Amino acid sequence: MSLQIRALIFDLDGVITDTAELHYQAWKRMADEEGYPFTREDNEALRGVSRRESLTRLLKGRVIPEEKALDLMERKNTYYVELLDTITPAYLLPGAADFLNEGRTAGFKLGIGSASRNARTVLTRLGVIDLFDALGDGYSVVNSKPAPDLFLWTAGRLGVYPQNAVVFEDAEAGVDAAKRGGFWTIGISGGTDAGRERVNQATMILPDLVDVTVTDVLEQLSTAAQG
Ligand code: B16
Ligand code: MG
Repeated sequence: MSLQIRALIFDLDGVITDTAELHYQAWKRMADEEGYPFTREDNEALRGVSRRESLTRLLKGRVIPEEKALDLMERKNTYYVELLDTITPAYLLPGAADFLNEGRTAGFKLGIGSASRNARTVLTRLGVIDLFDALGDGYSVVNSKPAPDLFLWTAGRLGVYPQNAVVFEDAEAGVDAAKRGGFWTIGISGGTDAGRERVNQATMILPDLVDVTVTDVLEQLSTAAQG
């Protein structure tokens, strides 16, 4: 079976760059101010989920008034946006720039499907915003991952059907979202056991985008899809 792939859709954090540490520092600053315990391990559970869901997980069952929740999310985002000033093209994950450029040169449509409302700023600071034909971000849809809406929105903007697109994701919620939408999925594990566990429902898994060509990856995907 030969797959008819016309578009490549990328999650941002964990696939193209690694903003998880910056998200951690921003949540941690807010959590310390409020006296909420929050560790790097806790932060792993926030990977790929929306800002609202992140707060819910950070609160670990604590119930707070809606007004306070809005304040906490706004404060965290202010701290996070301050940290985004430190991002440069050096923050691109290894292999990502070559992979994107190769995909574009080969004629694939490129899209972003990120839960982040800061995706445009991050991509601009990374210097790769112009490579993408569609940017689905935290403003694009109401229902966030694991709902399929964001990837479907991006595919719509690219003018492709899900069965003609591959989603690259590092998070469980993202792989679920893409699968529910009917996309082919490539899990990016970061080369760790925990990473492989997170994306083990993907059609195939890669540690990262280092030294892999788009052609090779799509051939491997085709083989995995038959298995
Ligand atoms: P923001 P992705 C996600 O990005 C992050 O992984 C997640 O930790 C964050 O909570 C979410 O974006 C929302 O980000 O607060 O900037 O709107 O992996 O979907 O690219
Ligand atoms: Mg991610």
